[in-house]
This record gives sequence, C-alpha cells and structure tokens, in this order.
Amino acid sequence: MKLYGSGTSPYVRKVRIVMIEKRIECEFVEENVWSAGTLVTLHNPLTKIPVLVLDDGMALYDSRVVAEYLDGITPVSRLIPDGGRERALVKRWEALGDGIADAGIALFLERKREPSLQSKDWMTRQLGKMDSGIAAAARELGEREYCHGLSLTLGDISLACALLWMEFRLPEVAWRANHPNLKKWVERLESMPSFADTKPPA
Ligand code: GSF
Repeated sequence: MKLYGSGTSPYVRKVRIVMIEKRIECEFVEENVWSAGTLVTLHNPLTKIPVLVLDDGMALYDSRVVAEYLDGITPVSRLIPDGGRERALVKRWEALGDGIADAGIALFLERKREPSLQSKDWMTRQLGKMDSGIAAAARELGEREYCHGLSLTLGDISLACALLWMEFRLPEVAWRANHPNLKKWVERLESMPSFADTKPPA
C-alpha cells in the first residue's frame, strides 16, 4: 500500500495516526497536491490528499473512507465501534473534527488570495464555524479523557488533528487558552508516539 499525502495536512495526519495505532505498515509518498502535474490526480479525480493506493492498484479516498478501511482490516486497536448508535457517535466526532479543519482550511486559503479578491463575509462565515465547532467540542468533551467511551477512537484523532493543524496555521484562534479541558485532553494525546511521530515539519 502507498499513502499519498503531505506532512502538514490534518486529514493525512489522521490517516497516518490510524496506521500507527493499528500497526499497519505503509509507504508514505510526500506529494504537493497544489503543483501542476501532481501524481495525486492519477489516483483521485478530485486531486485531494490523502489517497491510499492498495496493492492491486485500487485507490481509496477521502480520509474518512481510508480510516474506515484501515480500521476494518485488522482487529488491533479498533477505533470505530461496529455499529448502531456507538458507531454513529464516533463518526459524528470525526465529522466535527473534519468540519473544523474544513472551515479553517477554507479561511486559510481565502487569506492567501490577493486582498482585493478576498471575501470578508466568507471568512467571517468560516470563522463562525470554527468557533462554534470548537465550543461544541469543548462542551461535549467536558472533563472526560476521550471524546467517546473509555478509549481512543477516530473521533479523538480527527478532532486533535484539526485543532493541532489550526494551532500551526491559524495560531490566533487560541483554543488551548480558551478551553482548558481541550488543552488537557490534547496534551495526553500529544504524548502518544502516533501523534509525536506525525508532527508537521517546523
Ligand atoms: C478533505 C481532503 C482535503 O481537502 C478528506 O480527505 O477528509 N474531506 C477530505 N485535502 C486537501 C489538503 S489539506 O488542506 O489537508 C487537498 O488535497 N486540497 C487540494 C484541493 O485542490 O482542494
């Protein structure tokens, strides 16, 4: 298997953490998805990372599909419950984490455009999603150790990757200072080898 991605993408980091937690070996191919002629287009018509190319050539995307596939191929450290409400609740945490990242990335990309082309309304809308998403995560986590249940799930991984990406690209959001419970929770995750080994390059 080959994983196409970048060291800074929160969605790619999510998949890499899943692989480490589940002890799945995979070649990592660093690709700049924004460069003309990127290999990613050969495997994903949407030209987005992550893409997981299986040994038979089948390509899986996006990160939710890849994470679910990886969770199912080995029983080691299950990260998504098998079915019903428990599964939906973990996937809901994952959707919240990914949604916070989506809004942050939309804002980050808009800010990179020429100032005369930037839309203030669009940026305000994305900031609103980030703020309300982070507030909901903090409220629902409370003082628990994990987003759902008593062990690490894909929900924790997705949310932490989104927040850590934000700290790196949009540090003014200051979620650690504003939400001490998220700070305490993320510090525990950051001390895990899977998080330490996938830190974005400085
Ligand atoms: C999002 C992937 C994505 O936007 C997923 O895999 O979960 N829902 C998808 N990836 C970005 C890289 S990044 O900002 O993390 C990407 O590939 N963007 C290229 C583009 O053309 O939008």
